[in-house]
Amino acid sequence: MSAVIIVTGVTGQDGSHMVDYLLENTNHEIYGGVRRLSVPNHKNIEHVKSDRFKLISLDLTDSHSIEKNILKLKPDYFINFAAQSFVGASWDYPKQTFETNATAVLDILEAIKTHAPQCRFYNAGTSEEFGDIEYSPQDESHPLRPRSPYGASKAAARHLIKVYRESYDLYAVQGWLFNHEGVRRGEEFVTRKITKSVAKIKQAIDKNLEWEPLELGNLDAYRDWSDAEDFVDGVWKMVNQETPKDYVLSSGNAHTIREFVETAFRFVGIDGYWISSGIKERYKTTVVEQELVKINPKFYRPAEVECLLGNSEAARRDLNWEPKISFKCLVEKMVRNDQRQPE
Ligand code: NAP
Ligand code: F7E
Repeated sequence: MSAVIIVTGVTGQDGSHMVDYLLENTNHEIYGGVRRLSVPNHKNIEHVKSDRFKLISLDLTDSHSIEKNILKLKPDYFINFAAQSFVGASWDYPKQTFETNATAVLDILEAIKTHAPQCRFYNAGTSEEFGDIEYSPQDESHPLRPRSPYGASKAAARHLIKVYRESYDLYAVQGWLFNHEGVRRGEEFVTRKITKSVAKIKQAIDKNLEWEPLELGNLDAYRDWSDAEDFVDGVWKMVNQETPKDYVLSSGNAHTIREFVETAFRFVGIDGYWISSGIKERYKTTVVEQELVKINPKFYRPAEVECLLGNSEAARRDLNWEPKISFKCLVEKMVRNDQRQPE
């Protein structure tokens, strides 16, 4: 039987991978939610050519647009990847972050309850909800201690989902996804920022040209990075259990930003070394005089989540899910992709 699925955030990383995954692995009809922007940004979905995929106009900050779509399509699944997803920006736009990431979830739940109570709802939760961590690795029992307006907004959404699930018997879940990256990652997130810059610097060195060093903030934070393509399979499995339940998805390995930098440069044949410390710290190489990386304090955050490391044993056991791409393969894939991109 073909089901009707609304996926939001399809212009972003996860939503676009979910569309590819659903088209390849199911025969369902997919409606991709996009909001109006002055300049369209459909690069991540322009390769999709299927009459099972249609775009719908859906802005999460407008409850009418949420309700209208749910009323009209009566979806079997609603997979919500849309969000103000950049932690750093959540201090600049705390209200917009909360409205997009929490209030909109309430609007979706209300519309599902009223117009499509059979619909299975997935919301994109995050390891950022654990925030100021109490223990490592973090599992489903770890308390929510967010450190940013972003983390707080996702924690609020989680509470709403639990309340609606228990009060109205809705099928609603919110996974705890640890960092996941890839060739469609937005360019302001640290991994993509590093791989783009490594590709540019390598090209400049080869052509004997000057370059702008890569400017970063906190190099010592630990993140548990995986490949986004591995995670959409976990999300689909989570929303297809018999009983709705929230799971952690993670690789179970954490690396510092510093290690990501070293690994990325190594893939283009540049071995570097760190000198000095604090805001004077730099990454250099013996091959050329100019520095590769320097610190810019503007990239420090008002409050940092120092270490995220996930325990996804429950998902591996119950959902028969596991990530396939290693940290090194992920970094290589991203660097190689950025080396192929024309400037
Ligand atoms: P992303 O690439 O930044 O994509 C975010 C998507 O949300 C974009 O398609 C964006 O559309 C859309 N969006 C933002 N505001 C909207 C609004 N008001 N109405 C409709 N659409 C709106 O994020 P991602 O990395 O794919 O992450 C997907 C989800 O997982 C997010 O909820 C994020 O918070 C969560 N998450 C991500 C990670 C990770 O490591 N990637 C980890 C845990 C949780 P535009 O193109 O129009 O801006
Ligand atoms: O930062 C540090 C920064 O912005 C990672 C989102 O998908 O994953 C993502 O959130 C770390 C932080 O991702 C720079 O301080 C240093 O410690 O790549 P990021 P994030 O904040 O972990 C979670 C799980 C989500 O849910 C989010 O949606 O890197 N860092 N220097 C820097 N970060 C950035 N962006 N830029 C720097 O220059």
